[in-house]
Amino acid sequence: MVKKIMKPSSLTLHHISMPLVAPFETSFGRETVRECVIVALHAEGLTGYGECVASREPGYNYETTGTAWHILKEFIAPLILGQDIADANDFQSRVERIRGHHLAKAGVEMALWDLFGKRDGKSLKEMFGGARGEVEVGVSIGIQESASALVKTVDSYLGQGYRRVKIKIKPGREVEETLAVRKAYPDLRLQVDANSAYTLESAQVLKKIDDLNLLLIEQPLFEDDIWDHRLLQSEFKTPICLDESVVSPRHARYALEMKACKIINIKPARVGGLSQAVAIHDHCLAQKVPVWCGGMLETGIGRASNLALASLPGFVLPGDISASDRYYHRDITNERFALNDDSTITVPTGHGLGVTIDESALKEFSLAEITLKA
Ligand code: OSB
Ligand code: MG
Repeated sequence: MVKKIMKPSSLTLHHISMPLVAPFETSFGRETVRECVIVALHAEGLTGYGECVASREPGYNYETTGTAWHILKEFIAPLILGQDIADANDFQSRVERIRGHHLAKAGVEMALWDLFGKRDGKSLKEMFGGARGEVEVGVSIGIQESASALVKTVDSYLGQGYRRVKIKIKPGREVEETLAVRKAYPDLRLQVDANSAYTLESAQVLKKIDDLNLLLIEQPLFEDDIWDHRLLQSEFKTPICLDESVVSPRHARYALEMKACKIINIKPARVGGLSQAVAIHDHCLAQKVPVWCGGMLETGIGRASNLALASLPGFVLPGDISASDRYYHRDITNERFALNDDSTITVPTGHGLGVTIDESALKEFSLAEITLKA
């Protein structure tokens, strides 16, 4: 049997900044442009692409485009360039000695999957054993001017065909907002996301939305905390869903064993890569715990990857994977993702991620570029 390996010869990093269609405001800040780092990995005449979703500021977690650039260039690249990489697990064991920096690692793992798929003539969905060709999706709406402005924004997304809505909340901007949306749409599949903005004490106000039949309350407490979420979950009817706190398959197990949440938002980047995301999915499926695919305002590259992941059978709740036009007038992939009539998006079927790069768009958005060689 021929041992299948990949020996990356060079890696190009593109630090890019893309204007968002509309500002996106969360409890940790407001973004009008989105920065990220695109990874292009070259091997055997092929190029695999990955997206490192770290943003400009350390608001979501501690990583930034700056820390990712540093870790990618100084530590991850030397561990893989000129090396024989067997698969994603092999990659994970090579980068294990780099503590943390999951967003940086995940960007490279994605590029490896794209390379393996292109070499073997398989889509990511096929490689993962995806169960469906279309994935149910929703829309994540940032904090708006007022509760009535929020209802208008929700209305416009419903008009576009989205059938599940998530609204961002923060202390003082939750009860009136959530009540207003629920009143306007009594049957809407609705959920809220606090991005770690509450303490156990200030989270008591969320009891006022505990009777609104929400799908879930996402990450109310500290990002490095699981225990206090357990205390909070025991006081709430609404399922708590963890995002920031679950940074690895181990943490997913801790959270479920502690009963800190009933649902997990899986973001491959947060957990260090697609292989880790699949491992969390498998664990949750075995435990009958619902999961869904989170988003980080990805470009077409990360969006293709999220769609492939969300095609796995345990992703039973709609993902934060909206159509390309919800985020960007111009994307860096030639392919744009559109919403189907039933609030789904079609999973790409091309080899690897199944997307191609619009080089002129990549150039237009470029802040810095570097190529590293073996
Ligand atoms: O917490 O889910 C989050 C965007 C950036 C950082 C964190 C989050 C988000 C979103 C957007 O909610 C989801 C999307 O990509 O549509
Ligand atoms: Mg979240």
